[in-house]
Amino acid sequence: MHDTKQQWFKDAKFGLFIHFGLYSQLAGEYEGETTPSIAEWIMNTLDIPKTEYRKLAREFNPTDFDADWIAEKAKSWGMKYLVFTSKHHEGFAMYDSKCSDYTSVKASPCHRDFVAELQEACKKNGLKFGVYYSQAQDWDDPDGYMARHDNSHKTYRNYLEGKCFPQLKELLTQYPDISLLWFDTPMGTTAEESKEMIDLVKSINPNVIVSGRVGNGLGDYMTTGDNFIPADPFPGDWEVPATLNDTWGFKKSDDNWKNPDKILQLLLKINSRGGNYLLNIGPDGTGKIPEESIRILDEVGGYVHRNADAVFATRSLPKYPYEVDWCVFTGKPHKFFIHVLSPKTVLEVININMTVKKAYILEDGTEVRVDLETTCEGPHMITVFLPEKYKNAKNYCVCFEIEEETPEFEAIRM
Ligand code: FHN
Repeated sequence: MHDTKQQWFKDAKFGLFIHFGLYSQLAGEYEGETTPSIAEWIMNTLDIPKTEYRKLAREFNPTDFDADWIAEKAKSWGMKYLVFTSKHHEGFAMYDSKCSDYTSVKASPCHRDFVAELQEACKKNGLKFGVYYSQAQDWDDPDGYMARHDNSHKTYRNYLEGKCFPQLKELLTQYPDISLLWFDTPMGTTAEESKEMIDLVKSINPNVIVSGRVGNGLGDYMTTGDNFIPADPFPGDWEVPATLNDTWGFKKSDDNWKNPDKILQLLLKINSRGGNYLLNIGPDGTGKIPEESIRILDEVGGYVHRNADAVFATRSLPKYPYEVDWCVFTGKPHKFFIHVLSPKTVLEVININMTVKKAYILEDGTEVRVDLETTCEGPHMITVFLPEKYKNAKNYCVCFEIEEETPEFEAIRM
């Protein structure tokens, strides 16, 4: 079972992922062609020659990228940590790397260190700060892997020693607030090499958490597949990286935005099963966050903020035996929460047994009357009589303070 040994990660439950790089300028299009895939993969998918792709660095000047504003927003959305792409598969460092010239500080007119800016902004806003680092794929380096291409002659060892390890070292020493290293796509990385990366990270700062994508089942926590959530409660520490539309990097043509209600439901399901939700934004080439991302996150974040006690520091609940579509449960010791996501006039939940000391609407403290009885068929049932204001309302939460550490969900017997 994965254990980060870091209370902040176990409690966080909600984080912000940021995919920002040279690809953001292309917005998913190159020479009149739209990539059929995710936008940050455009160099690989459309086979853009390295010399051409590198020209993007010369124009990179994202004057609208405002680290403070982003961190303030993330805080207002109830998020507790932020993970930023310090170097994605394209190979371009978004910070002041001394061991490469291909960086936002040296190769671009902006001369900006985005890792430093975000580190500072996270500190100001009380957010934990993590960086994404692509440890195997590097499409700019001849020794780095390039998925969907012939990698048979790769000398990955050269890449590890020449770029990956030195950059990891400088990230961890130049930016002492880094609390999480988000590795990705290990490809041919062996178990020994994954271990070497972990040892390197921990030798500089033993408290830095290493993501599961370091490869070979290693790392401090389990990372699910992108946008995949475990169907059942899952033990240990884990996280779901996820998108708001279908891409990570900014893609002009991608309007397939998820509904805020859907995002909220996913967040609560993930929390209920024991995980964290790391939700992505992809600023455009000027550094501006897509309006729709802000709209969705403002709505979801509003709920999270009003109901922070039912999200932050919640713990995995046992598996509830029935499929219910109108609510999601979360819990923490001696508290049980019903998040009501579809309108109801009265709440009834069966096969649940607990001793309620107090029950109230979480966002305003209005006490609610609760009946606990057994149904004619045998299982326990809890009925919540709603105040007028909440009858036929959606997206509110009922908090139960209970005697037991956690409610008992009874098995289906009839
Ligand atoms: O290839 C990357 C992709 O671009 C993106 O960064 C996601 C985020 O989880 N990870 C990889 C695909 O799983």
